[in-house]
Amino acid sequence: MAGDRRIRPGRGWVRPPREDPGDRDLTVGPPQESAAGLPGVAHALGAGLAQMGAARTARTLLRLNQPDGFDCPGCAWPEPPPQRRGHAEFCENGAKAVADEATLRRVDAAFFAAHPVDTLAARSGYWLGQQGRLTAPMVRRPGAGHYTPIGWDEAFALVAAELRAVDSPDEAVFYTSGRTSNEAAFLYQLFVRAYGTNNLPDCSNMCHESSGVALGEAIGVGKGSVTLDDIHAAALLVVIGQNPGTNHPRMLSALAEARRRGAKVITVNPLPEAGLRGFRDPQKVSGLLGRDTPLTDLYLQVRVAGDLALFQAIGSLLLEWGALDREFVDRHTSGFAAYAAARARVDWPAVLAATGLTRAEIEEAARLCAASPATITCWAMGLTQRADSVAAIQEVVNVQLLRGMIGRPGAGLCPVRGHSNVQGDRTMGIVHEPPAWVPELAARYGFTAPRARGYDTVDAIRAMRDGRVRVFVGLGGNFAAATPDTAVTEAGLRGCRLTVQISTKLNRAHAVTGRTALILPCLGRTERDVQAGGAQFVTVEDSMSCVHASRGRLAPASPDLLSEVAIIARLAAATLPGSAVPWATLAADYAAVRDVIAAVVPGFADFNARVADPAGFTLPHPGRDARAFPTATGRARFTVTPLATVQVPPGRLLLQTVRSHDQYNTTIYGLDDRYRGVRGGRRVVLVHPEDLAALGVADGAAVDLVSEWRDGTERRAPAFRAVAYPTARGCAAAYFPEANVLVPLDSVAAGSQTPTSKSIIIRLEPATYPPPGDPPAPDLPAG
Ligand SMILES: Nc1nc2c(c(=O)[nH]1)N[C@H]1C(S)=C(S)[C@@H](COP(=O)(O)OP(=O)(O)OC[C@H]3O[C@@H](n4cnc5c(=O)[nH]c(N)nc54)[C@H](O)[C@@H]3O)O[C@H]1N2
Ligand SMILES: Nc1nc2c(c(=O)[nH]1)N[C@H]1C(S)=C(S)[C@@H](COP(=O)(O)OP(=O)(O)OC[C@H]3O[C@@H](n4cnc5c(=O)[nH]c(N)nc54)[C@H](O)[C@@H]3O)O[C@H]1N2
Ligand SMILES: [Mo]
Repeated sequence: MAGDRRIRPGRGWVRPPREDPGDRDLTVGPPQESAAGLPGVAHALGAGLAQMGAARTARTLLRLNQPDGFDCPGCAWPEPPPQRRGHAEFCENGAKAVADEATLRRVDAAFFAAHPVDTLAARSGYWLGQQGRLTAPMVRRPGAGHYTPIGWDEAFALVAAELRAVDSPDEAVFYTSGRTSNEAAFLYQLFVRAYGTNNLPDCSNMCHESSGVALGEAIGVGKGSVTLDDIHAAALLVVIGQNPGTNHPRMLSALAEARRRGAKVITVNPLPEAGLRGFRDPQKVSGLLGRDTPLTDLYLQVRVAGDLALFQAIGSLLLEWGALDREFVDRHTSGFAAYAAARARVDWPAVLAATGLTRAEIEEAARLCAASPATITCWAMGLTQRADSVAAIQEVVNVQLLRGMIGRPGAGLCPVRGHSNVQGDRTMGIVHEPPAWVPELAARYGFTAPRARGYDTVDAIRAMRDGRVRVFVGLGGNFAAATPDTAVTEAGLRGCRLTVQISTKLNRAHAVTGRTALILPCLGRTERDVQAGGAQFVTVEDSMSCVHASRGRLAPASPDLLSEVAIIARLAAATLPGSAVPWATLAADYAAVRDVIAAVVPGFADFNARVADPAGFTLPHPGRDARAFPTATGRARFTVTPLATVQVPPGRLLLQTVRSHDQYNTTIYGLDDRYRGVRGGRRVVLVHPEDLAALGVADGAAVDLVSEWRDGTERRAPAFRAVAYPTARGCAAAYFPEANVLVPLDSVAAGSQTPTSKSIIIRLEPATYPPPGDPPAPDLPAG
């Protein structure tokens, strides 16, 4: 093992939760060969039954993704048109997401009286999430050890007073997580801009920001260019840096269908993900009981961060073979000559070192691309969360441009979004750089929109660290746990005068608070939302730019909950008493919000009329619809990037952080990662057996993960278990968010400032937990 340096608790150190280093029940078996089938259905029902009971499980799951029901809060993968929708248009993990929200367990005032905030901070995310739904507004007053009840009016007055006490509106930060509806998101950004700042960081900054930036520059629109029909017409699907078996399970049905009709699938992934190797469709009887459909024709087990080199090499081979769509290149692109010159030959030694693949594998991938009349490239976090992400995505775009694979049926670019409405929130103006329509919106209501770029997530944490943030408001999400550099972020939150969380469930962001803290509990997707104007629905936009309605049906978890829209409107009215925005009218009937959206946001004309169609409507995308590219040159742009790879010093590994099969981001449903064979614990680091041997670490050894950053600082995640696992050589994988403490705040993607959660240089050290001199953890009440 390398080195014996030790860092003291303090900077870069976050105590593991009480329950976690326990992981005594951890077992590891071989990764599975395929996903879903009967076990998937059984797990879906099991999750529902445990949290909701039988009747509620049946009632709830049958409404999921149905035309008159609610949009699954799981992922952003689109639903088929109503006539093609199955009775069970959901997946195991969608069912878990719903069960987590529709649970019958409750966190009430008695809970907070029994659990001091400090003891909540010592709990794991799993424990916090298991406690149930938040039921009433709560406040932690300065110096208080507990949250205590507060009325809604007093809560709004308290936030308004703090927001009005700032020297500048830029001392407030308004975070959003991607489950928020279009209506709530639109109203929120209107409030924040009327208040006077563009400080609107959102989860997208940590997610597909790199895709938005890369596509914006390359094709003029920061969104994907395919529809579900294209997926069903593709001849070749390339799935890069994505684990759909866990994170977008309904995508597997689409891939399996594609394979059955003869389409090819290439997977690019350092881990042998079960869902991408084989699949049994749980929505078909044959899939419940029968044989696996092999899902991938060519599985490229690339090294972490090897994608840029891989797609450069594929581009070079296509050029060499003359496998180009000359007409498309000539008519619709710019920068081809420079690209062709830069990619004139493959530097094979460099490419093979960066990718860890063989030349034959890369040539086979290029051959499949050359032979395909209709190719779609799909990607997710394996491509977006690295220093070179924007450039790597643009190399994928380059290959698609060479072959004319945009704006043609069955072809295109498909960033697969995460949160169910993360794309919609962006469309609605949740962006730190205001969209072009904001001044018009401001003029409608007689205020001047702030123009300066606001804080994204990383800048917001920097500002907190430097004492420049007084008030933090979180519209959903878990800012304390989802962000990088946990120790820095948590110190930043604690340094705020006021932190406010608008939430459905308890999480770490409620336990790590400013001097004063508020919990404002809200309705979830599954619940009935009745306002002065009657029963309401909200709208969302899926990963393929389709906007549709979502209508909750369950009785609210508590009579004291307000909708997100109502909370924002009342907060705005309290904060901006002179505002010309009719907050109460907008909140009384969300159709009124949609009318304002229709008036200012491009693509939303006749919003209310069009969203009445159960299939919803698809927003325009010039590249997809007409091969038109609203870039500076009016053409799609080839990009040239030099081949550079992350230099990993000897004795170190390149760590990526992933989701297990039993979590939704920071919400931990259970301690198993079934497809990867890991059970009963999450503090594991997966390393190739030969790398473990070379490092002198035994399979199963207790280790600390220590990340090394170029400024000489180190960060430590204590008390992990090393697990021999067939990942690519030189790489490692651990779970998000336990490993977030290792991601340095300044380690971000060039151009998008997305934290590099998928590429962190680490070394393994013998476990030091608990370190000498570590103050004892607070006693935890039973429960
Ligand atoms: N059940 C469930 N569903 C979810 C979520 C959840 O937590 N649980 N989260 C939602 C959200 S917000 C998002 S953004 C999506 C996330 O969906 P994914 O992006 O599928 O999620 P990750 O677990 O981060 O998986 C990243 C994948 O990229 C691979 N990878 C890592 N590094 C590299 C690399 O350098 N190159 C390549 N080619 N591959 C790499 C990993 O091995 C892994 O398979 O899922 C959404 N859906
Ligand atoms: N190391 C590492 N870090 C990562 C990632 C990674 O792969 N690795 N992934 C990044 C990605 S892709 C993302 S998207 C972010 C996720 O970051 P966030 O979106 O901030 O985190 P979540 O865990 O999705 O937030 C869950 C919380 O949202 C609240 N919530 C749930 N539903 C609702 C609702 O309907 N309304 C409201 N108001 N609140 C609700 C609940 O309180 C729940 O605890 O994390 C990022 N962080
Ligand atoms: Mo995400």
